[in-house]
Amino acid sequence: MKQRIEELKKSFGEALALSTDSASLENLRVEYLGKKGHVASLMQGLRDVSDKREAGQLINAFKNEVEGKISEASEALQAAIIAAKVRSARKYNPTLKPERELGSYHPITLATREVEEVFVSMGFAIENYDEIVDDYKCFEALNIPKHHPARDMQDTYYLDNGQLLKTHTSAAQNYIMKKYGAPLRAIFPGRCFRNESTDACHENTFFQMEGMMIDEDISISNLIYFMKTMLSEVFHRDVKVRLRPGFFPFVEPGFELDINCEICGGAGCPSCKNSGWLELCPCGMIHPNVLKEGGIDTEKYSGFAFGLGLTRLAMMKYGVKDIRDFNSGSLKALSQFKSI
Ligand code: FA5
Repeated sequence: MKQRIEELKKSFGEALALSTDSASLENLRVEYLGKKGHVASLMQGLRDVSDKREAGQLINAFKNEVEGKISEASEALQAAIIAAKVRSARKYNPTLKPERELGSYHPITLATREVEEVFVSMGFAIENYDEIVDDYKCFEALNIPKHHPARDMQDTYYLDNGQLLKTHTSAAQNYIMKKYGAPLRAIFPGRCFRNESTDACHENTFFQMEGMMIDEDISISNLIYFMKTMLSEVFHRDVKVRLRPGFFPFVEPGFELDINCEICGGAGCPSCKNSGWLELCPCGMIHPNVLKEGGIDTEKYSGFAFGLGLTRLAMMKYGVKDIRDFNSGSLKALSQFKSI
């Protein structure tokens, strides 16, 4: 028995030295300590031994030695694995450059800035205005009394407190007339909200840019001049537009300024609802009632106003087929505007 144990100790020592991963250590454990392992067969061999006490002690000592060495080896192996992981982990280095991609401006921001630049160069001030307004600002001050059918054209989100999300940037006209008086030249971009069913050219949340010019002797020719200048400066190319009569209670006369669809070239596509044209910038001469409501002397002054659809302008300028891409939050779509 003694000799057999000595032989097993030797072969265990050799096998242990070769067991450098957890799988081979486990195999070794099964080979020596498993149900059918060497230790078990030594125990069976006890039957044929005369001094069972001494042999039993020897087997137990061998078993403890094998257990201890396997567990030592397995702890050492785990420690080596952790140490290797720590070594291979990236070290903190305060001098490394941040791995960040440059962000990009939203195309609406880019388009807004471009239009702003054009109007600022023509002496217009830029104004900002609330997104939550009251009925007076959004409708009544604009010659749209309660129950006027024109209200149906703008499906409005009303708040519980009676205020509403502004449906158009015209809602700031009254405030700006009162703030500056006449003469005045101002543009005021802003986000508008309408409870619309959306499609390739309609969103429920979109941007407009309102503009107003009030002075002595302002006429439709001034209006047309400013619209033409703005379009040619923003598109940097000739774009086909058409002016047709349009009805808005706050202008008289009123016009619809449509742009030939830049996506299909006028042939008709979903972006222009197959008409070849897109309503872009309604405009007109400010109605005397609106001027009066804003405290402007209508004997002396007249003016024009326009409501440019900024989101649609960005669609046409950058060739974006579906207006919903702008609010999608998709970086894949929006990060393409980095270098524009
Ligand atoms: C108005 O909002 C008027 N306040 C514009 C105006 C101002 C007229 C000053 C006269 C004088 P309209 O509802 O048509 O008008 O909207 C103006 C422009 O905003 C449209 O031509 C279009 O370009 C854009 N627009 C309107 N509704 C949406 C929508 N749901 N999604 C995207 N753009 C829209």
